[in-house]
Amino acid sequence: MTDRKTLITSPYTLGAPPSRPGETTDFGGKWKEQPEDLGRPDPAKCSAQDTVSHASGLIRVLNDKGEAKGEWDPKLKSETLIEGLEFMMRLRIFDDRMIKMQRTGKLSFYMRSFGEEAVAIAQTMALQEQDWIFPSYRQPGAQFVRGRSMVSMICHCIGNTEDNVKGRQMPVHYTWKEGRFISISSPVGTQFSQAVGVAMASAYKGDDEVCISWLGDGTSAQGDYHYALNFASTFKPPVILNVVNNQWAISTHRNLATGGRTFAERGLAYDIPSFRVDGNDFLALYSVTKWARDRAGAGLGPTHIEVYTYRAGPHSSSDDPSVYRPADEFASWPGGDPIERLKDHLINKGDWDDKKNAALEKKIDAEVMTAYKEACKFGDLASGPYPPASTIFTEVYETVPWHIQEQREELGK
Ligand SMILES: Cc1ncc(C[n+]2csc(CCOP(=O)(O)OP(=O)(O)O)c2C)c(N)n1
Ligand SMILES: [Mg+2]
Repeated sequence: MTDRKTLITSPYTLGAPPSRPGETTDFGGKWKEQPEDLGRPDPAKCSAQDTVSHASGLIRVLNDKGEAKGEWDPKLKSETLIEGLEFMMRLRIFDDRMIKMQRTGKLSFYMRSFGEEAVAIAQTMALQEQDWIFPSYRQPGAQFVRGRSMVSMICHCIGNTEDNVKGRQMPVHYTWKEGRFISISSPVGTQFSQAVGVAMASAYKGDDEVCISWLGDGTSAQGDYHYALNFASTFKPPVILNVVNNQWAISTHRNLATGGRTFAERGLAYDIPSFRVDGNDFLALYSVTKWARDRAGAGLGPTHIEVYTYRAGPHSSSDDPSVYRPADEFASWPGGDPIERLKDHLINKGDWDDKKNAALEKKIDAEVMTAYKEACKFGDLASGPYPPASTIFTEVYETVPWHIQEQREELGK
């Protein structure tokens, strides 16, 4: 029998990461799960009970040879796959440029999607354009799929005069109304219940609009996650709820956010079909999300997905992972690199080659540089210009509350 004091302190032992700096992480080699292991249930008839093995296993489409196999193969055309590859490459190159800007004082802060590029991109590509996106800071890639210009994204990150939210948000906390991309919130997890609420409203109005949201492994330990699942379970709205298990919540290992079962299995207790999917496998992610979209669009309710991946970079530009995890963990992640995997698959099919890949990389690099220079014409962090201080007081409240009005008068703006 464990004494009470040990019980209280034991989460720190139970939640310990597999290894620390200077050690080598053994993820157990290649995935044991193969694409043929888990069937694709009929979305029109599937119950939560039918997904028990999907919630504890791992859905994959791409095998270790880069071939697409099994019932979950979405059989996408090569043009669509190349488009997905281009979006992911653009996101990675864009992120690298933004980090350079941050390091040279042109941005105050940045967060990359490094290693997780497939998540927002494959999943958004599986949606319809009228669907609503409730992202965390790790899904800016959805905006590329929806067609937001890089200039507009960079202006937001700088907080210059062309920032569409006029410097009111932290960098990377994008808002983009035209793309139905809901404002990213700094307090983590709020987006989950908002997505469920909007999905309930869509169902009530009879609109064919599905909501999708993502939160991290660490964030799933918050009440917001459970509030959202409870309402999704009760009202069965058209919503896709993803837990992106990227192994880390800043310096806290994902082991501290679970009681030992997978994140996906938690959805079963809420009677929601739940899947665990290889988050570095573009095809598997696309396919599971399309399944959930079809089901939600047919009025059959929510789907819960654990996206199993690895945060390859630091949490943010303010983080130094070398103090809490081995430096080379990403290199031994069995899921590999999502961009390399899709590229290898396309080469395997005979629809792509290294030369085309290098040319595309060069093209995107030039586009990002041009966008960066264009955005800086509207001001950079080091030298401005910035939006005027008066914008602190506008476009938030329809009727300005008396205390805000008082502050404005005090500032003389
Ligand atoms: C309510 C709240 N608590 C704490 C924080 C500080 N914080 C920001 S991100 C983060 C870690 C989140 O990790 P995870 O949910 O796994 O997402 P990831 O960064 O891995 O994508 C924390 C603790 C916050 N922003 N909001
Ligand atoms: Mg995480």
